[in-house]
Amino acid sequence: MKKNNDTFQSEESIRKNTMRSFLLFTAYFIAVITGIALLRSSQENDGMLKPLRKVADFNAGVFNRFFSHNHRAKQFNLADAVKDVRVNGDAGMGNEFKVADWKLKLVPFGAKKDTVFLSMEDLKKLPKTEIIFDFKCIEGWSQVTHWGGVRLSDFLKKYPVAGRKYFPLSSPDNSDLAEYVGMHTPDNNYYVGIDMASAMHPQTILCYEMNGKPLPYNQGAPLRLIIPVKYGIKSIKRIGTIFFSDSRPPDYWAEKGYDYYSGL
Ligand SMILES: Nc1nc2c(c(=O)[nH]1)N[C@H]1C(S)=C(S)[C@@H](COP(=O)(O)O)O[C@H]1N2
Ligand SMILES: [Mo]
Repeated sequence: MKKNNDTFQSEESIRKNTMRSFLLFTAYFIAVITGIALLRSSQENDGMLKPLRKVADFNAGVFNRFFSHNHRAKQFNLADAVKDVRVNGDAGMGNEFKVADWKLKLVPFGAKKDTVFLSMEDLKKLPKTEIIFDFKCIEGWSQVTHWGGVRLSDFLKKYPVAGRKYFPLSSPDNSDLAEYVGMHTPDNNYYVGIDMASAMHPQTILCYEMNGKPLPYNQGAPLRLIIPVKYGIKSIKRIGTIFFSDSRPPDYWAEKGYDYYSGL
């Protein structure tokens, strides 16, 4: 058969191609082995591999830098809100607790000022904000629900306890504020840490009403957090104490391996 250079490769070019494939394969093989060796040699003391730790830190940085108050959870109409609101999570919700004995304990940042104890009447003097949004649990369910209370940002304007020196909103970038807000139940058995940007978000409320009525006992009476820009784990029910810190406050679900920010 007559050799046709258009359809058949010469032996010479086949040899060249084989050599090229072999070299490429070898280079690829060496790259993979080197990569695995690098990963293995770079365990950090928190057990996370260095390159992965870098990614995690980078994500936290991106979250903090680009999280903006322009980012809002979608809001719904009254008619969309369910009447039969699911009850989920009972840590810190023991039934020895008496709503009538409750006071909110507010610990000013740096503990330079005295601890403040507030009643429900004190909270209700502040402007009321309502929100209807799709409450999302990390377990995979969600529900459109209707809540009412005081914006945490309004609350911290009235009670200037989150700032380093003076309150804050006088410093345009909020740089005077502590970096985190911590909250826990009266018995300390459930607790969350919230970055200040999310705490000051206009949809974040100290909530005392559900469907226009006082919060039911097992839904966090008398006061819970509603923070629509995060998964439900951060919406702590039955707030006993609020405090401020520049380091991450303890967080119930973060201790079990969930993302500290749990943003949406
Ligand atoms: N005190 C307390 N707050 C909590 C929890 C909890 O176990 N204890 N669970 C969280 C989780 S995982 C979810 S999804 C919501 C559920 O709120 P609900 O019971 O009003 O539906 O509460 C959050 N707040
Ligand atoms: Mo949840």
